[in-house]
Amino acid sequence: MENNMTKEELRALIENKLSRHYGLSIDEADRAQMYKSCARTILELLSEKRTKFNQKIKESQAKKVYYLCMEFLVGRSLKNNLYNLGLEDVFRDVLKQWNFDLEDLYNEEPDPGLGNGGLGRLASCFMDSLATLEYPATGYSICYEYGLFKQKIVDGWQMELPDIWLPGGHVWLNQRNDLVCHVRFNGNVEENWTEEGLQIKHLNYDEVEAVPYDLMISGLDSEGVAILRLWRARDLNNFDMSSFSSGDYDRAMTEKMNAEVICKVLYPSDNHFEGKTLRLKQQYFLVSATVQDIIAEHLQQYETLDNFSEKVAIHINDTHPALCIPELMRILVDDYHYSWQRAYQLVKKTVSYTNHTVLSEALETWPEDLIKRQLPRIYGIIKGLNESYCQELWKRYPGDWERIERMSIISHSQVRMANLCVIGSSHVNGVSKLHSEIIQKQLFSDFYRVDAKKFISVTNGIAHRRWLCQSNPLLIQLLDDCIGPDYKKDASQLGKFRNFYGNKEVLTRLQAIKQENKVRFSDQLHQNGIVIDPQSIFVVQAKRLHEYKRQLLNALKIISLYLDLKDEPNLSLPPQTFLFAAKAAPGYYTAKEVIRLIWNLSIEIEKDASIRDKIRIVFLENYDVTMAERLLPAADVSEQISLAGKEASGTGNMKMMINGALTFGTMDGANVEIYEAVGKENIFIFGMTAKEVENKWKEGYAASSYYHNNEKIHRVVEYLRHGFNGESFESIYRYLLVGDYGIGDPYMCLADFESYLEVYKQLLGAYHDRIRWSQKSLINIAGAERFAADRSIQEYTNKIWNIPTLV
Ligand code: NBG
Repeated sequence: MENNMTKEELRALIENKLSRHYGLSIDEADRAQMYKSCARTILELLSEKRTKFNQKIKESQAKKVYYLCMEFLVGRSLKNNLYNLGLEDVFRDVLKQWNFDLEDLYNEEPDPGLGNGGLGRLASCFMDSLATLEYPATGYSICYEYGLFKQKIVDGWQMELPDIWLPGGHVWLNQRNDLVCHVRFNGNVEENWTEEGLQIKHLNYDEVEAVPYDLMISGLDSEGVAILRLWRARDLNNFDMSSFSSGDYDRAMTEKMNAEVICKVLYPSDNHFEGKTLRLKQQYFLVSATVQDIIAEHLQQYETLDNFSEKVAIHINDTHPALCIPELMRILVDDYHYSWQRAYQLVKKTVSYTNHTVLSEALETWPEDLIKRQLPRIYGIIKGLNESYCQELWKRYPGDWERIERMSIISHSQVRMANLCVIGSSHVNGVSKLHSEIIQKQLFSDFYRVDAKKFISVTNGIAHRRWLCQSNPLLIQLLDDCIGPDYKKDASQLGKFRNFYGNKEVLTRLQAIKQENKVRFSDQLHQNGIVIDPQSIFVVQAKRLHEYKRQLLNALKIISLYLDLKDEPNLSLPPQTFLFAAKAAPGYYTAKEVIRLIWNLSIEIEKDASIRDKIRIVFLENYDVTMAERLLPAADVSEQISLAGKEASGTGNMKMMINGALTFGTMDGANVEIYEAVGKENIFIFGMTAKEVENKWKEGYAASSYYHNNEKIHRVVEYLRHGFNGESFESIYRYLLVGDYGIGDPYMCLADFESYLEVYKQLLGAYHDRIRWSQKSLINIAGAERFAADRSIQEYTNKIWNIPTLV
């Protein structure tokens, strides 16, 4: 891991960058210039490393993996690369001599929010593993000019501000003008039968230039460097000279605007489908540029596409890049004259798909008309694929129209992207055991019946180098002392930490580390004027705000505790700090109402001097990767309380666990596997199972019966009805009891409430015994061995992509 660069060498490299880019010497440089010069120094090292790695890949003719995702929540690059290159110490020393603090330079870097939440962050964690494990990998996405909005809470209401990340983030991007390609929209298709067969011509199209920007990601202690290639749209005819000459300046500019608007902004919805025309444009723009790029790279090396599926694995992360299936068909059939059947075989062998959600509102279906208009050739191909698939089904299930309709790609004038993905992929996987079971038994049960082997499960994992090694230096020292440093490369070694279960000294140190992390986090909050007690229990729920994740249930619990304390101020309760961090999609009214509730509750509690030192709420504004890196190591309790059956996996649960927090959650997503990993004594599980939830709906769920029959619930809901802090929460009261369509409490907060409160009391009791708690924490850290992204990636390469490792 040690990189043997000397201080003198490093000094010379940085000095060179300062002088070349700014014409400055060391004493003249400010922080921003120094940050960029350090970034450029690293880029130079990474480029050299990448060239060597490329050479090695080329010689070995290894199969390559291309990972397509509309989102990559990359987080900051400077720290990650320095750590993975083993250069943090030498940089720190050199900078110190020049009176720069490395931490300050880290803070110069904007956190690129090119993703919404778990989906995009998972993609980035996978890039880290692909690099460390030395797989030849490229991630593909869009270079959004504005990432996920910045959140500001004004009097409890979420406001969204633009995220302008490029000014400080651009330095990491390498523009590849040599790889520019073109993407076509609109127009019409002409079919002509000639001697060479059917010739397809796409006419009158609008063409956009796709310009790639590469971001390099270094592996740890490895020769691997992964590339994340981000596409930007550029108008082809950069300038409409004739409009300009005739004095129509506005028109001359608007043409340009139209193309570039494609990558202006990331759609800020997580787990929710936004059927906007521009979003479809973004999706096709990504896949068309990407598939062209992959094919060009392949041809450069092999000069034929006959071996395409042996040398290329294309992975689509959720259905957003699904159009790569018809796009690959298009290129094979129209440009390289493969027969339809042969092309389909190649596509099916090359492409694989991960499903990330079973929420019906998140499943993408595009109006047939829109696709037909915007992508006429792609539409024709989707229709062709659908027809041949339905014919196959007809042979298998003659007369079973209903089933065929369910499995068809096009139905009721809608194109169902999930069905397209399943039909066009070699493998389909869920992201935790429970979720994979649900997609096999429910969401894709018809397809599962036809081809069970296609469906597998790969439980998510996290980049433990970022989420443990870089963000929790104190814990790393302890782990190094106890089990040696090998776990950094091989997370399964973390399991050895179990051997220290009975070691008092280790347990005490572990406790002290958590305490110190809490103090550090509290100090950071203090700088922003927020005061919390680091001696209190830190109960953390940090994730996107969504009804199914049930931040509302958490708020109901706190209200209940608050009312108890109001009744009985001397009630013996250990001090607790409830830390919430969550962004709501801008148009998601219910989610914004929940933020308003939590925020006002925090103010209301703060007013009461006898209560605020016992329970305190902090709503942390603008949750992003950088904040997560600071917050999660300070968590005592990790709230993972989604309604069972709804959270596909969760990854925040793994990040907190690996930092020694105890999970307080439902049997949902990867919580089920966390439970298996740590055993029931080391986790706090409450609520209904997925099966029980299903049965409850069948029985007929009436939220109001809980309200009428359970005194505690009644009291909490009444409190909402009356409102507090001068605000009304009637809307939430109505949401719980009546609902929009007569279904109150659609995520069953009230049904799980009693069990939630009961288990929370047990948790508080368990916290008293600090050494026992430390033991539980230790078991969680050790049990996180199986939740590393490295493990997930090994499963993908073995079970799906069929790529032998180079290591
Ligand atoms: C999310 C799930 C999470 C899961 C991540 C990564 C989407 C569509 N899905 O539970 O909600 O951890 O994907 O797999 O964002």
